Amino acid sequence: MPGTNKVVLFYPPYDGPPLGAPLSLLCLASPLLRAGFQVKLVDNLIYPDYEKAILRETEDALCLGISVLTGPHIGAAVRVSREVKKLRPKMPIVFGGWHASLATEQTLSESFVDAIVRGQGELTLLELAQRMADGRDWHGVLGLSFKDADGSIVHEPERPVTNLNDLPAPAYHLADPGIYAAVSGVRQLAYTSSVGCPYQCNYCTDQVFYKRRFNAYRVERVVAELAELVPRYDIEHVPFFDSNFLVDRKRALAIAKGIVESGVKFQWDFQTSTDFLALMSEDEVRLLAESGVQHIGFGTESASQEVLTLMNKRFQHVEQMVETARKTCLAGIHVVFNIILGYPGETEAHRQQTFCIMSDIARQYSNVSFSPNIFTPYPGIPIWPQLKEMGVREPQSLEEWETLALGTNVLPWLRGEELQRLRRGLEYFLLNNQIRTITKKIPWARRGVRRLLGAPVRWRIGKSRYSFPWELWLSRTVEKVVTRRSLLTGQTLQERTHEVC
Ligand code: B12
Ligand code: SF4
Repeated sequence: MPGTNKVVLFYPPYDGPPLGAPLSLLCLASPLLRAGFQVKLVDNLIYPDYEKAILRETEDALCLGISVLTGPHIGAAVRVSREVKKLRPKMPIVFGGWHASLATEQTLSESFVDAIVRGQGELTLLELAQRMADGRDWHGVLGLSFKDADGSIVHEPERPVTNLNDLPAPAYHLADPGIYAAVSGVRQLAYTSSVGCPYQCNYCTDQVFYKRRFNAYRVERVVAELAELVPRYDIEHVPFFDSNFLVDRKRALAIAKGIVESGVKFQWDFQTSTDFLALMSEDEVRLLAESGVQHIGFGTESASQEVLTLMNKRFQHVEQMVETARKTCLAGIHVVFNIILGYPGETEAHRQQTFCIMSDIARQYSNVSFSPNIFTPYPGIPIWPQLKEMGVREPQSLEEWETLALGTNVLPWLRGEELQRLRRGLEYFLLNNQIRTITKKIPWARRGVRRLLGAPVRWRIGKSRYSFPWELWLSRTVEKVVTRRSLLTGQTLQERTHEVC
C-alpha cells in the first residue's frame, strides 16, 4: 500500500517445544526500525489466531514477510499467503529463511509468493522495503529473487555474507520474554553469537547458506549484550543458536570468562562438534560449566568411521566422542549426541557399531544421552545428486516439502525387513539406555535389573540378534503395570521420552 511504512513479519507454527521469540524476525526488525519503518511481529506462539491477526495487520501494510523452514512451517505459510493474496492481491508477500533460500525457484513458482530473500535477510529486506516505500522497481537488490511485471522469475546476484558485527542487535524489545515464559514455562532468550561453520557435512546446508565462513560477534559485544539483556528481562536460560559455537575456542572461552566476571547468572547451552571440545583442557571445559553451560548438543551422527567419511565428517573420530564425554562429565555438563540412522551407504554392521560404541560411552559417562533420527533429505543438501541416483524422489512443491519432515521415511533402501531391523536395533539401543537411567535412580534394583535385562540387551546389540524380543515385551508390560499402579495411588509418573534416551 503506497504511503505506508509498516512491515508485517509472520513466524508460522512448527512441530516442537516453544523456544521463545523467533530470532530471525527480531534480527530482521532491527534495521527496519532504525530506518524508520514500523514493524509488526505475528508469532504463532503469541497469536494462536494468527491468520486473523495477519489479515487485520496487513490492512495498512507495505508488505508481509514470512519465515519458512522445511516442514510444518510451510502449511501455515501457504494458507495465510493464499488468504492474504485473495484479500489484498497488490500487497507483496516475501518469503525468507532456510526453506525459501534453498528451494527458491520452486517456492517462487507459487502464485502467492512475490519475492524471496535468499540467505541472511537483514540488509536485503531493508533495501526491498525501501524500494517498495519509494515505489521503485526491485532490480539490482542483491540476494533477492522475485517475479517481474511479466511474471518471469528474476534472480539477482548473491549478497555477500554481512559481518555480524556490522548489524544492529536484534530488536529484543519487540518480544516480551514474560509472555513467552507463560507459553514455554521458562524465561528464555534465544541468542546467536555467530553464524556459519567451516565444515562441509554432506547432509547439512550451512555451507550453502553461510559459505563456510565463521562469522562471529566480538567477545566484548556478546558479554555486554548478555550482561544487559539477562537482568533486564529476568532471563533464566539462553539457548545459543550458533551453527558450531566452538569453532574459535579462544573466543568461546573468553565469552565464558566474560560471563563469569560480569557476575550475571544464567544457564546457557550451545551446539558444536566433538573435535573442538576434545581439544579443550579439563579446566577450560570447567570454565564453560562455571559460566552457566549445563548442556551441549553434538552432531556426532555415527560411531562408524566409514559412515562419518560418507557424510564428509572426516574431522570427527570416536576417540573425540569419548574425550568429549569424559571432559563434560568431569565438569558436570549434560550432553546429547545426535545420531543419524539410515544414511546412504550405512549398513547394518555400521549401525551395530554405532549402537555398541555409543552404549559403551554412555555406560562409562552418565552425562551422555542420545537423540537418534532417521536421515531426512532436506532441500539443498550437497548429497542430493547421489540420493536421486539411489531412487529418492525430490519433493516437487511446497506442499510436498511440508510433509517431508514429519518423520516419513522416504529412503528406498530402508524398506521391509531392513527398516524392521533398524527399528528393532534402535528400540534395543534405547532400552539399554533406559535401563542405565533406571538403575542409576533405583540403586537397590541395580544388580537384578542389569542381570535380568541389561546383559541380554547388550548381547543382542553386540550380535545384532533381534528375534523374539522378550525384553521389549517385558519393558512394555512393566510400563503398563507401573502406569496402572500410579493411577491407583495417584502418584505422578515421569514422562517417557521417545526422542532422547
Ligand atoms: C532455532 C532453530 C530452530 C527452531 C526455531 C524456533 C525459534 N523460535 O527460533 C525450531 C524448533 C522451529 C526449528 C525447527 C526445525 N529445524 Co531448525 N534450526 C534452528 C537453528 C539452530 C537456529 C535458527 C536461528 O534462529 N538462527 C538465527 C537467525 C537470526 O537466523 P535465521 O533463522 O536463519 O534467519 C535469517 C535468515 O534465514 C533470513 N530469514 C529468516 N526468516 C526470514 C523471513 C523473511 C521474510 C526474510 C526476508 C528473511 C528471513 O534472515 C534472518 C536474519 O539473517 C538453525 C541452525 C542455524 N545455525 O541457523 C536450525 C535450522 C534452521 N533448522 C533446520 C531443521 C532441519 C529444522 C527441522 C526441519 C528439524 C526437524 N527435524 O524437525 C525443524 C523444522 C520445523 C518443524 N519441524 O516444524 C535446518 C534447516 C532446514 C531447512 N531446510 O529448513 C537448520 C539450518 C539446521 C541445519 N544446519 O541443518 N529450528
Ligand atoms: S559440523 Fe554441523 S554445522 Fe558444520 S557442516 Fe557439519 S553438520 Fe553442518
